[in-house]
Amino acid sequence: MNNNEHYNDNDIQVLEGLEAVRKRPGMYIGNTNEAGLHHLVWEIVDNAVDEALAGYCDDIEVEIGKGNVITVKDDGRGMPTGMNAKTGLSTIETIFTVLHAGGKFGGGGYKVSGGLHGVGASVVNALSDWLEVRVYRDGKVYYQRFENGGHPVEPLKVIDKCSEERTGTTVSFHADASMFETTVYNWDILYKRLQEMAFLNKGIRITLIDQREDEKHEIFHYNGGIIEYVQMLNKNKQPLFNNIVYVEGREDDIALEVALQYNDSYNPAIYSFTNNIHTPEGGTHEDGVKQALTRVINNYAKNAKLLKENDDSLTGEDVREGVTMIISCKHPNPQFEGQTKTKLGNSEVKKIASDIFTNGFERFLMENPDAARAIVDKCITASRARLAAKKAREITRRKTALDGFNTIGKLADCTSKDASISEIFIVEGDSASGTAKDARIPKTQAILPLRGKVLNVEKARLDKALANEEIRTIITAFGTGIGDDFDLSKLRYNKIVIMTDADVDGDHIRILLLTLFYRFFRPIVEAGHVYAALPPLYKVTYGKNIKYVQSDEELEVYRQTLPANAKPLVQRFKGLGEMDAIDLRETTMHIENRILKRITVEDTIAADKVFSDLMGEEVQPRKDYIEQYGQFAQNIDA
Ligand code: TSJ
Repeated sequence: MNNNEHYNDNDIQVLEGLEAVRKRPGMYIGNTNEAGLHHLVWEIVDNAVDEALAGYCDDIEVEIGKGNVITVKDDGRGMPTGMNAKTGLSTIETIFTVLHAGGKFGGGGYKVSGGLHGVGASVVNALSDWLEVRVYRDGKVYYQRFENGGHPVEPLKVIDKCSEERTGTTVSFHADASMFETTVYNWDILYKRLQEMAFLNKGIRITLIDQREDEKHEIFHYNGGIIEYVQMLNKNKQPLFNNIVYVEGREDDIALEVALQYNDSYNPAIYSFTNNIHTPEGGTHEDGVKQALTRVINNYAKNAKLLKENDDSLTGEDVREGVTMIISCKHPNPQFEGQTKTKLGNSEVKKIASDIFTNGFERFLMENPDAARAIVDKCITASRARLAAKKAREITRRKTALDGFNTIGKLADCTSKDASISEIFIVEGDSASGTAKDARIPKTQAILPLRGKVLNVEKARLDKALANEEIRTIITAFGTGIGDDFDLSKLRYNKIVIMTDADVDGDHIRILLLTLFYRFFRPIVEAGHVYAALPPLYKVTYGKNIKYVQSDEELEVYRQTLPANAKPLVQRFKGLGEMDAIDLRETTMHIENRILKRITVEDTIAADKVFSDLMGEEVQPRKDYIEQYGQFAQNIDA
């Protein structure tokens, strides 16, 4: 007998399996960048969450140790320590070395957790330079270590005693640096996902600890589950009513939970999950709940005579305005489809979700007449606004078709019809726009004067926005239409330049315009057509030399370049209106000298929150944001 006694034919197959993972890691964990690295943690944590969902564990700890070693600990029953007849190895070694071994052993009950790929512990082992498992069970501590992509150092063995009461599983591993672009874990990524897990599985306590530099520590523990999730999402919003709608039910092996609350905003925020996996593309669970929401509200409104017999029904869009909703479905055999495999496809789920939600939501409306009234009122207002907006859109569209562009409001259009060379300057104030008209190149540069403040579209619906003269002029000038009619290819200008004074009022007008563009013309922003002009602050005349500078610092630097006894003439522009046409052309409009800042939207979800926090009704988040980041534009500029 030799050292290889422990290996048999099965082992050779095992190692070939793990070798396959190392050859094409992307097939198993999506990719090998930061997201793939974190996937390793999800695969291990999912096992502990499964134990919690089976009802045997309520404490899970995830630690990022020094050197980016991950340790996941639970207080469950401890993994089974016996032998596996088929592989001839211990069950534990089987789980860590045989691909897809998870779920095929021991215990009844279905696993509802499991990542998108659900590949399990053996894949993590294959992609780690070392991994250790400790199982506390029957008063013993069992231990096994693997190295170099999943090779067992020794078979599973008992290394210590422990108290009979102490049970659980602890897994530590270090990702193999040769398999990943990075092996450094990101606190924010772990925080967000583990918090989400704790919201989606009420009662489980998940602790996240970072031992790398300054020690950090966070406990996620929500007895209210997704109710508390909705509360957090609506924290900076004004809710229409205080209580949160909560519905749960189960049919066959399919469980559904829904929590929702309306706020006074106009955008829906609906997030759905299946087996703890976010399904941003929606699917049958989301369809069922949405369909039921529309039906139940229409029925209630008709029965309560809030909606007359011959009134139009409320549409899905009407009833979702301002709703914050979490949908969580648990399914023993989910089928994911769609572009990114994040859409639930199981057709039986739609009716089950719709039935469960209908029952619970009808009951909520009956038991909470004030909340029901507030919801129906909001939906009816949304419906009226939608009809008004449709009419207003038709008018805007007709105007585009009939009047031609030269008569759009106060627009001084360019003569070229070639969008690729055309630019529109949106200019604050009548006096500055007069100057800009003199300074422009009429062939390619259009000037649109803005009088006074722009309507804050974060606080107004489409109908009110379309009733606003300035906004209608902008929509008509852009030529793209809006809402359902939006067509980027019809944009009449390659560059849209916001030109405001370099002061607080100017900043405010710029933010309001960006909010308008972001909410109503987002593809224009995303395609990089929107710019902010940077007019100079000073004009310095020294003899025959004229120098324009942007800031006090730049002014100081320029002074240093002049002779010691020089007395240059320094003129400070208090606003665009104080410049003459030559100043404005030379500094802000002429293609060769001007400085434009392109406005980009890096991350639309983050930007969405920034916009609604900054421009919504609540004052505190705006103050917090400004204290944290200073000027708004800095964060979204490229
Ligand atoms: F898989 C793993 F190694 F990655 C892992 C598994 C990692 C972690 C952190 C925890 C776990 C895990 C597995 N925690 N708890 C369990 N439970 C079982 O495997 C188990 C225990 C007992 C029985 C039984 O029927 O007696 C059945 C199972 C599945």
